[in-house]
Amino acid sequence: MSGFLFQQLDTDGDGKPSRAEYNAGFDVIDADKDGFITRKESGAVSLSPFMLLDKGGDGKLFRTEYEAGFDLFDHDGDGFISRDEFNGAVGMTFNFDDY
Ligand SMILES: [Ca+2]
Ligand SMILES: [Ca+2]
Ligand SMILES: [Ca+2]
Repeated sequence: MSGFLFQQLDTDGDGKPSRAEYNAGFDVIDADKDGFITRKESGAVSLSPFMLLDKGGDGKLFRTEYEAGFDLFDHDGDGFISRDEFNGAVGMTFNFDDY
């Protein structure tokens, strides 16, 4: 599931979504183009960690919240999300209950 999302974000197919590719992914996931991603929309792409980026907890992931998530994924700060970083972040975000 998460592999599908990863491939969706990596639009040039070099195996690692850049920040620009990640940011462009917002428009793909926001299927109805109302400016935020709902749980339903993120679920259409994958069993997604993105709702855990929803700091407001209102069930709407706005672009600013989404874009801030890149730094969560890009653990080593090289400007790209490797598959290991992606998988690691997904595992990490599923433990957000501790916060
Ligand atoms: Ca890429
Ligand atoms: Ca939407
Ligand atoms: Ca990285």
